Amino acid sequence: MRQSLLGFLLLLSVAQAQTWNMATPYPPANFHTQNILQFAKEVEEATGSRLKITVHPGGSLFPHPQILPAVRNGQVQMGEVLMSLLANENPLFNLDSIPFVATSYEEARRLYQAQRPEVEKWLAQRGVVFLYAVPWPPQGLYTKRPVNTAQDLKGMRFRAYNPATARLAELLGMQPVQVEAADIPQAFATGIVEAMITSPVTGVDSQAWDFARYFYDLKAWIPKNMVVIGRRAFESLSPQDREALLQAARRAEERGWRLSQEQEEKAIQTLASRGMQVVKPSPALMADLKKVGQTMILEWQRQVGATGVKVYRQYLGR
Ligand code: PCA
Repeated sequence: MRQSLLGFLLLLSVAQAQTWNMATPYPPANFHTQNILQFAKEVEEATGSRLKITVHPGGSLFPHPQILPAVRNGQVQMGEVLMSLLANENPLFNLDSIPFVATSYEEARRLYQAQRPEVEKWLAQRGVVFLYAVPWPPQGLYTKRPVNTAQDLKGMRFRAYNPATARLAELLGMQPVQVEAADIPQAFATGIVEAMITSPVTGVDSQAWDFARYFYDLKAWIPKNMVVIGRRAFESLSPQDREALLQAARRAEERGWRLSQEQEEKAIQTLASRGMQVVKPSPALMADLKKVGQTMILEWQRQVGATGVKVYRQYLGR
């Protein structure tokens, strides 16, 4: 009798335990992914294994552009997405990927604080709960040949990863080609692209030394990944488990910002030790790129509407 009661209780707790899937776009060793794995572990511990999250990195469950739609319609419970990938749906998401708006971690944090309430609201209206965001290290230019002014970039095939990088390429007279992070090595190897702007971390992930010779440390912008959860999944949790998840998310956000800063320097050293020329961009190149940044922020202000302009003003402290 006692034995069967115990068995029954065990069954009950097993039945209540949930295993969720989480779709992410970047490779397993990347610090964003590692941070998410730690987050999943902490959620499992804090909920006494009532909630397990299986992380599927590298776009293995859904390709990057499909991740948010899949969370939205409940095909997957959680996901990670590059915020500025959503710029076509809402230009507000573009702000962290416009050159020279926020170039230090301190500025990136302030920009995030200004963006966050509107991002949360927009996602909530679409059945998605925003959990946290973590920045990539500042973005630099990878090329095969030396680049001294923007003129040297003209006509190149340029790897884009969101609408902002595609627009940047156009304004610089390059041809943008959308390529996911996982496909960078092949895109360079086959000549589909010959230059890109991304973080030193993504350069290391894609072994940029195999296809590029120069890394110009532009520190041009600091884009963020965001971690989201479907509302239906979130609401299926007990209040206690929801709180455990939110607390783990807060810790993951803090840890992620710290990891990002630590990784920047390390990754730049790896690029150099693998034989790449790590170069400070020339004043002429910087001036050219800043001009493009100005154009882009003007274009953006025209697109984004009153709410977006308010967010930008708040960031600028005006
Ligand atoms: N890595 C991602 C986005 C920004 C970054 O640093 C990528 O290149 O796709």
